Order: sequence, then C-alpha cells, then structure tokens
Amino acid sequence: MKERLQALQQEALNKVEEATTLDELQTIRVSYLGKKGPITEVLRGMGKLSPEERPVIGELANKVREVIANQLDHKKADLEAQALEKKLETEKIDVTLPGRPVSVGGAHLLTSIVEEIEDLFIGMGFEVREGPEVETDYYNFEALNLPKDHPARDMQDSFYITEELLMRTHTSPVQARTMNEYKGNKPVKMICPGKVYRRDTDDATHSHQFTQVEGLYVDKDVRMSDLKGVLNQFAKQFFGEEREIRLRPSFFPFTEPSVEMDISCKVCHGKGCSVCKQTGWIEILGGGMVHPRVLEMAGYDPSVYSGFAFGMGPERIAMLKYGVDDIRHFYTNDVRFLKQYHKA
Ligand code: 2NL
Repeated sequence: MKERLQALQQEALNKVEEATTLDELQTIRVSYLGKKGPITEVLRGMGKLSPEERPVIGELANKVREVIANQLDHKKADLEAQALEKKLETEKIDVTLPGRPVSVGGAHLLTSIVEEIEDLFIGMGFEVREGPEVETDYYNFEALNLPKDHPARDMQDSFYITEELLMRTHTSPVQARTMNEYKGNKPVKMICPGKVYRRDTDDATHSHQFTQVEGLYVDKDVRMSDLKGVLNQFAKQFFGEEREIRLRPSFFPFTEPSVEMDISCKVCHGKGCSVCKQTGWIEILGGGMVHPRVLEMAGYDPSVYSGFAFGMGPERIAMLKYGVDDIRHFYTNDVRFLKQYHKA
C-alpha cells in the first residue's frame, strides 16, 4: 500500500509538471484528490489494515495528498502568471501616441456678441432682464408712446397673434414692464437683450427676426451727457480705445430728444473711404432721453425723474466688427461660417 501511494504521488506530480492549461490542472486535481480518486480509495480501505499499519499509512496518504495539492497550487500560480504576461503583451498600449481629436461646439457668434455687450454694461452697473417675445399691444406700442393710429407704427409692422397680441417688434416692452414693476419710486438701470420680429422681406441687410439689446437708465437728474458718457465708454471698450463717437439728431416716438450714434471708421479714421461710404463715420445705434409720456405711463413723475434709453442690433454690430456681409449668415447656421468665430 505504501508503494502504491508513492507511485500515485509520482504519477500525479509528473502530470502536473506536464500540464499546460488551467483546465488540465483542474482535471488532475479532481482525478487524484477528488472523492472518487485513488487516495480517497486508499483511505477507505484502511479498515482492512492492522492497527500498527493504520496510522503509518494514514499519515502517508495525507502527506501524499498535501504534496500533490501544493504542487497543483504552484503550477496554477505559474500558469496564471504566464497567462497574465501574455495578455499584457498582446494588449500593450502606447500612451505616448497623440489622442484622437474631439470636436467641440462653441457659442454662436450672436450669443458671444450679446454676452460681450452684457458684460460691458454689467460693468457699468446695469442689470440684465428678459421678457416675453409674444407681447400685448399695450406694452409693445402704447406704453412707448405709439398710440393705436400713430403713423410710426408703420415702421414696425409685426406678426399678429390676435388684435391685441403680437410678436414684439423691439425689446422696449421689457423695459416698460420693469418700470411698472418698480412702481415709479426707484431707479431703473437695465439692459434687455432678445429676439424681436418685424414684417419685412429678408435680404442681405433685413430679417423678419433679429436681435436687439436695449438699455434704460431712469433716476433723478439723468441727463443727455450721461447717455453720451455711457455710450462712449461702450464704444471704446467694444470697438477699441482709438474710436471716436458722434451723436446726430434723430427721431424715435419714445425718446425726446432722440439721437443716432456713429463711431469713427476704423479704416480711414474719419477721412472717408469705401467702408464708411466716404463719410468717415459708421452708424451703430439709436437712443435719446426717455419721452416724458413714456415715464408718466410707467408711473414715474417726469418732473422728478428723467432717463435715457438706447437700442442696438447685435447683428449689425457683429457685421461691422467682423466684416460679415449678409445678415442671413447668422440664421442659416452653416458651420463653415459659425466655426470661424469659435473662441479658443
Ligand atoms: C435702434 C433704436 C432705441 C429706445 C430704443 C426706449 C425704451 C424705453 C423708453 C424709451 Cl422703455 N426708449 N428704447 C430708445 C431709442 C432708440 O432703439 O436703432 N434700435 C435698434
């Protein structure tokens, strides 16, 4: 029996030595050390042995079992290490290779321009406010001194939802709403950016929907010189320190007096060239002192309060700043156009 156990051990160790896969090892483990294996069989037959032989053979059988199990464990660890080695070899990656470029989007040129304008005015203490694009006739026209049959309404024909509801033609109603909200007893210093709508035939310089940024400052003792100072600051920060501004008389129903502001041409610095149509100046916005009737309708006493207001079109400003030649580029969203203006 002793010889049989020793032979079994040798046989098992040889097989373990020759095994090349984990599956083979498992088969060996089951066939030698399993419940139906030869060692278990030897232990089961121990009853037939003499009491002197029994502990000797029992000890040997356990020893053989242990030796085989150890060897199996060693071999298993070896094979696993080899497998890992092989896996690492085949799955090797070169971390120094350049990455694949990821394409990232960016803000639309108009969005960037509007945000830039917002930042400049926030810097001068203005708050940014938004309001509805579908407006009442009252806030879009009447509150701005454009009564029902006023001829100036013709310049701002719109898209009507009902007799009394329309797509706003400017962002001024947001300002009229704000003045009402402030109940005529505290200053208003705000800008309102947003989409506006007009019944117009689209071409290179007209669009039935465009963007506006309007500003309003109402307080005690607000003067024309404040308007000029704020707009001059804006023009220099936005277009460059070297640019000059000039104000020309104009007309808007909601301001009196009204002005139009030009900036000096960056190409000829005022001498006259093809960019400024030989005038030396380029028109960029309109404004004026808030009409007393507009203040009054919003609940501000015009003998106590005064204010200035202005409005500009970011499309026009972007076109001037970047030389965009057709307003429709802003809305057709051809990425070849858009991505020229993505900031890094
Ligand atoms: C332009 C000119 C302007 C205003 C907008 C305004 C608003 C209130 C009261 C008075 Cl609540 N005025 N807004 C005033 C003058 C001109 O816009 O050319 N925009 C593109």
